[in-house]
Amino acid sequence: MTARTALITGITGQDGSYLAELLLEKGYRVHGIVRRASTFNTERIEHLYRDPHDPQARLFLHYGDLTDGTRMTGLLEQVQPDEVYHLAAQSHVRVSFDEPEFTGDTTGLGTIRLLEAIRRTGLPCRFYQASSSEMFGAAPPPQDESTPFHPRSPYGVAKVYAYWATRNYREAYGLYAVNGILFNHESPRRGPTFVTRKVAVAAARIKAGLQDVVHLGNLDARRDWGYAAEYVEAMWLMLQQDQPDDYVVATGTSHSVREFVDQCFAHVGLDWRDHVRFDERYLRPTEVDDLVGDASKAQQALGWRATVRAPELARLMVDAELDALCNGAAADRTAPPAVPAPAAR
Ligand code: NDP
Ligand code: GDR
Repeated sequence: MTARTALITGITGQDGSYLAELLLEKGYRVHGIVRRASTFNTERIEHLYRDPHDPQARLFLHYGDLTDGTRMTGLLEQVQPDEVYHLAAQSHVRVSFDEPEFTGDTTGLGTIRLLEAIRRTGLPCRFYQASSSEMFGAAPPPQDESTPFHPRSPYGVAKVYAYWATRNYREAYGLYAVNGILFNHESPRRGPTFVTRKVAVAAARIKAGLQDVVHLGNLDARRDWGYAAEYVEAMWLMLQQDQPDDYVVATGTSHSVREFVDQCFAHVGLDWRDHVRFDERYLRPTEVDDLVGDASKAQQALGWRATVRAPELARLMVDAELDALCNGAAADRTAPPAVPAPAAR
């Protein structure tokens, strides 16, 4: 059987890197879309990369941007994917209040550009949309697939648009298109301005004597935090079913930001109260107070279940930062060579 081909938008992000690893392990040929930046932004996937002249190479990178629908169409025609995993987005909730229009353009309209490109090219590919628990926003927990959306940020609003675009293309055109409604998932590859990674980095650096305090915002918010490496498996499973459907992916447990901070600092023998300072710039105009996902449907239909919960995640993330400080490199990655820009490949 010929290897299946996947196209991943957002391959340079946290989830994109874990998903690329998973699909390569499964024998896929993986194509990723990378946006052009003035510096390399491929750090999370460098360990997966081989020179494309190597006959064994199965990871291929292409420049592209969600704001460029023509490019999306061209890439689909070129790559002819069996599965499209749409992970790219302006994914930071706080930033979406500062850049609401840009967030709507990339996170919202970017999705319909890609769906429309699939429709126009007529490719029989399957489509995964990275939907978010932020769509539930103010809806009280537990949240499942039938919980009404009440987004609390421009990011959440854009994700609701993308969610309905995905459902609409499924209903209108018979596209195999699914929404994975994923609750927060973290890892040592998490972007450094999300709270879990920010706190894990700070706890390790404070322990090492490299800094003294970290500034945070709202410590009362509660999140259902899982482990990203496990969540990408659920994405893949959603595209292997007979019928397209939407699924919540979560651990079913929640902790406050304060509890997560305590777990990180306690792991290195410190009291967080001595090192955490409040800064209002990290507050949001409207907050999402309490998220707890009910992933029963994913467990029953996909056989997927989270095993790593917040306390273990906190230890795992702090340990990775301590390793990185000792080794002088990101602990989660093999020592990578510099990666040339996609156009040079
Ligand atoms: P990241 O922020 O780590 O990665 C986002 C990716 O999108 C990066 O590869 C980024 O490229 C790319 N990107 C951003 N803007 C554009 C653009 N205009 N054109 C092309 N690519 C772009 O996010 P995660 O990996 O954490 O999340 C993946 C997806 O899942 C996102 O859509 C997110 O909103 C969603 N999600 C995430 C959850 C989580 O807890 N992590 C939970 C629920 C949903 P670059 O590297 O150049 O910045
Ligand atoms: P979230 O993640 O907004 O849930 O979105 P984030 O880690 O940014 O915030 C979680 C909670 O922590 C509070 N908080 C802080 N947050 C940040 N970033 N920095 C701080 O200093 C800080 N102090 C307190 C926040 O107010 C919030 O309540 C993530 C993203 O990955 C989205 O793309 C994804 O859709 C959702 O998770 C599910």
